[in-house]
Amino acid sequence: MNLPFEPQRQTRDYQASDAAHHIHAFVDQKALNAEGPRVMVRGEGLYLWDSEGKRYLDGMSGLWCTQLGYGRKDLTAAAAAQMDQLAYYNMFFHTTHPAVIELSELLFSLLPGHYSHVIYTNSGSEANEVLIRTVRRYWQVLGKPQKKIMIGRWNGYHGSTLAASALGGMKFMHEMGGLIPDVAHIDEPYWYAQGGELTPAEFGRRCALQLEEKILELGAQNVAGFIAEPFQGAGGMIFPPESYWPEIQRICRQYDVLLCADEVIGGFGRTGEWFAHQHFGFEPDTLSIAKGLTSGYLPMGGLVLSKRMAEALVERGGVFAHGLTYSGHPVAAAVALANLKALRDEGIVRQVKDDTGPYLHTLLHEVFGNHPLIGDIQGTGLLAALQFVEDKGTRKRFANENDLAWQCRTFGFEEGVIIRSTLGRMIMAPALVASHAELDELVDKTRIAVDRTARIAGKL
Ligand code: PXG
Repeated sequence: MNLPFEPQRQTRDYQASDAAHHIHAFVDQKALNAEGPRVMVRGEGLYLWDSEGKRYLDGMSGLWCTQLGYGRKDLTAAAAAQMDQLAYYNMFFHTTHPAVIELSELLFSLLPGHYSHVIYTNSGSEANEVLIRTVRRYWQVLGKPQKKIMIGRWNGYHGSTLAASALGGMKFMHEMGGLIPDVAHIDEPYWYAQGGELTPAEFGRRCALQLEEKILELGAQNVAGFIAEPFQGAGGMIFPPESYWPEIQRICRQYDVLLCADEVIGGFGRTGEWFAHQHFGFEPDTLSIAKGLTSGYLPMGGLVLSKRMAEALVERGGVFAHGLTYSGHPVAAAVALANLKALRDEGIVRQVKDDTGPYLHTLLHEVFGNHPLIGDIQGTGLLAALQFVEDKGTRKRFANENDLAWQCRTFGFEEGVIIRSTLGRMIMAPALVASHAELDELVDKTRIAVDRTARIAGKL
């Protein structure tokens, strides 16, 4: 077994103890306990090993976060050095520290020039919690305290805390533990499933116009902001038609509604641009960030603000009544700094745009372009979704598409590749350092999993 350490205990022993103590994310815990979770013990580059010594190509960058892959010694060295020097201090009570300052200098050198300030958090969910309070505070400072309502989208995902899940549009999450007041939703721009007879361009505009209708229904004087992922991640890696974002931006500007981009998945090079809104060509007022900020090596997120918003809050806002113990944590900041330096200095984002991204998509179109189970291939950069379809002509989807996609994911694990299933779509988002050979392996093993799924769906 090629492990740096032999697992101390048998897999079933880990599993029994895991079952005794944990409630896992988004599963039926009783069913998981019966099956036993996979125990991951090591990561190196794009590869993971479980406690049985089985190796997997991680096609999902952990949870869309390990931009640099696993085992980067520069990141662990940065963490160790910062721990030795100053393991913890905070940004309360008139203090700061070099690690967070240097991180922000680099972050804003990578961002478009109209952003200037950031409020750090520990996660993407917290970034979106902070977003709601910050946006409302901004309108208070501008003398419009009635502008409080946030508009999100059905099937959007903004995190699992109370307000973040309310901003999101996952109804089964709302049902579990409540909504908050002053949040509304519009439809998602998922043309393949919902576009009917409309062209993608018509459908994109139609979806965007729902925002205008909702703002008018609620009263523009009451609407604070619109939040959306530039492309939906957890909701199925859904790319909106090209007509969508320009129209959304026009509407937000016309009605003085802040445009809030959730870049938690799209940020830090995933699309081949530093941030996904740059790929789609719009200019948000705020950016929620996390995940790729540290390549997932330590928890860190943040809310980036435009100069216009920051100027109002700083110059006219007085006391900003918010703070987290670990905001700008020095060790997380040092790791984020090392991560962003590597992404910049090794030319990784450019490589995704010019080389590995096009390579992956060419390969996917060669392999799946005429596949009987795949109706659509979406994505850009190191990001792709394969849409299962029963009838390509009518875009009719399988009634049991979720089960099929889950099955495909299970086949992937058996073949040694980790891909994500959601709503009849298979998603891949490998680390941004993926080589051609690793992308070949990713697509090849995915093809085997998809072929096996096509057989059980009666398509092969
Ligand atoms: N916004 C977006 C767009 C996200 O994708 C969050 C906020 C919340 O971030 P935290 O750090 O609080 O988890 C996310 C998280 C999946 C999956 O399977 C996606 C996420 C998390 C877990 C699983 O696609 N996204």
